[in-house]
Amino acid sequence: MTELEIIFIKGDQNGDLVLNKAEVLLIAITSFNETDSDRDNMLEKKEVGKLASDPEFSDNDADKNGALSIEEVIAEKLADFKTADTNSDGMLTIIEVKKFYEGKQ
Ligand SMILES: [Ca+2]
Ligand SMILES: [Ca+2]
Ligand SMILES: [Ca+2]
Ligand SMILES: [Ca+2]
Repeated sequence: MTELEIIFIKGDQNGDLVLNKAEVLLIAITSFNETDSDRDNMLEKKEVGKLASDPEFSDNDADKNGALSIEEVIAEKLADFKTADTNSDGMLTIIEVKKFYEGKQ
């Protein structure tokens, strides 16, 4: 199983084999809390490891203060959700998620 499939299956709280918006946001919030090691509700560059040098980090940092707030992460995830949901049914299948990540690389 790929890392993506593991995230998908764990994130699929109701086991219907698709991710709805609430499930995607829960994944985002859980990973935010895990990454925020000093618990100040901001992801600083030192907390995100190699992602700090990713252009996406500065893209997501809407107010350009060098750290990601939960609001910034949620805004990003909702935008990602919309892009990934190619048939616009409000649900992400594993195929849509895979295509989205492959397209990003
Ligand atoms: Ca589900
Ligand atoms: Ca922090
Ligand atoms: Ca910010
Ligand atoms: Ca869909």
